[in-house]
Amino acid sequence: MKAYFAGSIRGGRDEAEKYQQIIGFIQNHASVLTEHVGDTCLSKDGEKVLTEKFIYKRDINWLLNSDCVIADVTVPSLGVGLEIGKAIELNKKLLCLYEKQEGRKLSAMIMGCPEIEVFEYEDLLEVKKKIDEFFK
Ligand code: 6IA
Repeated sequence: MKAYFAGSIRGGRDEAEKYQQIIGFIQNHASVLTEHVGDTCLSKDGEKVLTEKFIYKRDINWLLNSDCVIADVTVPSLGVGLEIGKAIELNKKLLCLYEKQEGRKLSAMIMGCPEIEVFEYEDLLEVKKKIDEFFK
């Protein structure tokens, strides 16, 4: 089983450590093609040696080859939005994770989309349980 994890890069790396933990939960069930998303050393300007065209092509190929897509949508990211749109187009099993925050709301284009399952969470234990369920 191959999973594609999506999380913000240029949208902001504030939650990179959390991504790393979520990737760990997914790895109990599947291999994660995008492990670098949880790399806390990868900054907004990360992977500078690779061209942006290369990154786009590589990521789309991984998305095509994945069995499922799990995205953390707490930090708004254009790249993650695009990946979610592609995942829907490709009919991938899809889960979006969103950490509830006072005074902030997730985009209606994610919340309101019938093809997206959004799981709102308050702590990572809930996320782990949800991921275990997702792979059952
Ligand atoms: O718009 P964002 O950068 O926040 O988009 C993040 C999403 O797009 C992630 O889920 C990744 O799968 C993908 N992505 C965007 N940029 C990269 C990247 N380096 N390396 C790998 N995946 C990426 C970008 C660094 C740049 C300085 C060349």
